[in-house]
Amino acid sequence: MDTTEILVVIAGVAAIAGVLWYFFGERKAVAAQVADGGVQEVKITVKGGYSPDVVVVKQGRPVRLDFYRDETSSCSEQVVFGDFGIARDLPAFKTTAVELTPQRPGEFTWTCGMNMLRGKLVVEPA
Ligand SMILES: [Cu+2]
Repeated sequence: MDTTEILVVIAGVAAIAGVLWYFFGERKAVAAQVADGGVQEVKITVKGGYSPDVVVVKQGRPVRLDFYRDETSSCSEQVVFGDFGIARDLPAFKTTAVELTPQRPGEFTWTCGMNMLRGKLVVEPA
């Protein structure tokens, strides 16, 4: 192998590692903070994905997810909670609240409008 081939192999391995990390890397779950009035609140930054992308809440209590969209990429301009029948436009560089009350425990995925970016709402039994 000459130098170019070695570099191509290294780049390939790095790309594969990056993809594996992206899909299987450890995600950090964040538990909602309970604000005044009992609303479970989490701030989520939208920038090439959702951060945090796993949010843990309790069943049967109102939830407010404050999405701050820190980019103009068209991919993230909408957020969709299919299980809750909710779709919201996220204006760039603004915070948009998504409010819902999960009535049953389980894991509920939210996505961007194109179903590319993903996050997960984990609802624990009350
Ligand atoms: Cu998208």
